[in-house]
Amino acid sequence: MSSGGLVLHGRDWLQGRPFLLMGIVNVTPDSFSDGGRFLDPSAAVAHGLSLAAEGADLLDLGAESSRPGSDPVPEEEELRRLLPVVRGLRQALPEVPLSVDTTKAAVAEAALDAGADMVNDISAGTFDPAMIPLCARRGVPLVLMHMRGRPKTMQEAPRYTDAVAEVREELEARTRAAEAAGLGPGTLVLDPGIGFGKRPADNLALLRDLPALASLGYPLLVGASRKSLVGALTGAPVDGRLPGSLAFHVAALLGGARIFRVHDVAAHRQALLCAAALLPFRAAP
Ligand code: HH2
Repeated sequence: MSSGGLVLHGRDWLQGRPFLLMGIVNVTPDSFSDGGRFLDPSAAVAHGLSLAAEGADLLDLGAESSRPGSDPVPEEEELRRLLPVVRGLRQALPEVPLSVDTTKAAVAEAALDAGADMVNDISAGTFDPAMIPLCARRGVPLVLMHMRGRPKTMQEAPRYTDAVAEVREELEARTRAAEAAGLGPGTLVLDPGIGFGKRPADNLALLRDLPALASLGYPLLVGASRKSLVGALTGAPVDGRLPGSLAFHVAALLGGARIFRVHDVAAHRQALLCAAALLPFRAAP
């Protein structure tokens, strides 16, 4: 159902693989699960290296937390945190694609200049109108993630009549905008945005009905890793949410998701390799 691939370094990384693992490197003082642990550039680079050693196919580098209630980070500060880590990981891991998790086109452009390969924009290009044209001009893949509102206030009163239909419609509109700018198969990935301006029931509806989003024709990325949805259902604290994260990601794989943004790479690799063996018509990795 999903098509389009993910072309990086001249080849489609989804070709012949049931899934890709995107390891999370948060260079932030305040991320919800690992804030402050990797703020030092050498700690962040070391963390990226260990995620790659665990089997991460790509790394997602972010220097601005988007947890509910978080404040935006000024561009200069985001660049100051991010660029040494992009440069360090580019040098240490020339083969591993690096994604930059930012909503600012200037930050994305500087990261691409420093060696990043793709952009992950939680605002789907809505916060900065220069983001989609930048990715089109540079010919780099862009993740369009769905969010209602902004991180600071998005969880205050999220409201949907039909979350799946509304998220699909809003992602489709962003997809059309990206296509109009020249992005398309190989350079677009869609993401329902688990926890971004959504109630637990909305997140569950989206995870349950991923085929409705996969039918938009682009690979789906899902990120439920350690998120509050797992806490809401189980009461588990942030550092005890790996089992619930695995469960959601296995279900998402079976529902058609292809890329998983995760903190715990080795555990996801094992769980998803086993789940992927149950999928029909997909080549073993
Ligand atoms: N979730 C987070 C950040 N970026 N990008 C995509 N495409 N999809 C997601 O679900 C997603 C994302 C939030 O997680 P994390 O980076 O761990 O925390 P924080 O935003 O607090 O840094």
